[in-house]
Amino acid sequence: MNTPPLTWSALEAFTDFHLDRENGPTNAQARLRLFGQPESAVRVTLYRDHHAWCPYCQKVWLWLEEKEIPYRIAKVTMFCYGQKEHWYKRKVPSGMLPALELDGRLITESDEILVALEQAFGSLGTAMTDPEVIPLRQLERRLFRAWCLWLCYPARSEGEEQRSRHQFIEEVTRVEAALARTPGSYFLVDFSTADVIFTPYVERMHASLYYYKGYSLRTDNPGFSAWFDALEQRPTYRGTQSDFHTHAHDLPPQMGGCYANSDPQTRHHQHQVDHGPWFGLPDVAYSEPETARAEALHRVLKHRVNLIRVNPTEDSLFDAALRCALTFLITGEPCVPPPGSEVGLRYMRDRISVPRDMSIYAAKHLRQALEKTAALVGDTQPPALPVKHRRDQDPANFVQL
Ligand SMILES: N[C@@H](CCC(=O)N[C@@H](CS)C(=O)NCC(=O)O)C(=O)O
Repeated sequence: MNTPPLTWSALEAFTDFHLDRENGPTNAQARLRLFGQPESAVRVTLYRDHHAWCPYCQKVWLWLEEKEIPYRIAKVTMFCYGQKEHWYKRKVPSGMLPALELDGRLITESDEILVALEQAFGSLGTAMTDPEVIPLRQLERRLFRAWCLWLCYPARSEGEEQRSRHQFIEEVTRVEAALARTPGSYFLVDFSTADVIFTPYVERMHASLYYYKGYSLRTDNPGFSAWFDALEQRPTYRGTQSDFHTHAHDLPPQMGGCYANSDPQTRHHQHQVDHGPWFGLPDVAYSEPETARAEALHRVLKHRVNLIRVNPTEDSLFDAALRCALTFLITGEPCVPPPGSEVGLRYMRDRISVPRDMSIYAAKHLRQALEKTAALVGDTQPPALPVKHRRDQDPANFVQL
């Protein structure tokens, strides 16, 4: 049975999704976070990327959210997505992120930012310079280097690929031992700055090694598995959490390349991340919130004019195709889009950015609705995503972001 596409106003009636950006749960869209306090309490401005993707920014973001420090957010474009804002270059000539203003004092370097925040507001559990935390910070950097060596350099032989894999797994074993030293799932007895330090890159390692190396950090290691599960119980982490698809395609331009091995498992993982089904990927394990579909619909409705404008498919054709995908998303009824619109639907499928655009489960529903609707009219895929830059994601196209 073929359902006709709902009109935009009929679609509006299907979502009452609302997010209190300022006082509600952690979210990537907020420009101001108050945690129930008056705006006059704000002493901090965090400069971070539009994409809510920069790992060093995630570290500071998570810390501020955990401590519920009121702060403003100023968003800046990363080089690989577009033009760096002039006002930011005047403030931070290198253009690097994150930066933070505390009582008007500018601080760069994420670790120095965390130390300054601790001095002003107290530490998050154990302090950055505590003798328990310092070796964990060093361990995180060792794991990071072993990951870069495996992922970001092309192996000249199978032997070299295996050595890099082995070196990474040796570091993983050290981290597993560190996690096993305390009774709970976190690095120290309670959630602390040590967990915040590990979060951004471990999340990116998990996604990238799954996609490029057929290796699952979360499912293959009990300590990491319990740590991820515990992290996902925290609304702060959920608000900053990305998905495999976003990381797999945002990392190459940032890291100067990511190199896949020839393992059949890798090909299988790549296919699932790129073409679905997205449910069942180990990028999330907590259960889906009831609001996921309504959130996806709400976010598309908010940006629909720009989404149609930037899509390579002719506007009126894509308008109808997108309404078909949203009709399916919200009613579960297949809705056949206009012939020739499948490339446009898949173009959008490939550009949903988590958590920038929506939360992880909302994105899975939307990717699935776009793909299933596209498949009703054809198999044609859009050109592969660029790997040297991501100017197709220039935030200037989405001024409302
Ligand atoms: N050591 C710095 C590293 C910061 C860094 O490498 N930031 C990257 C993004 S993750 C950046 O701003 N790159 C410039 C750009 O992409 O625009 C810190 O810890 O803050």
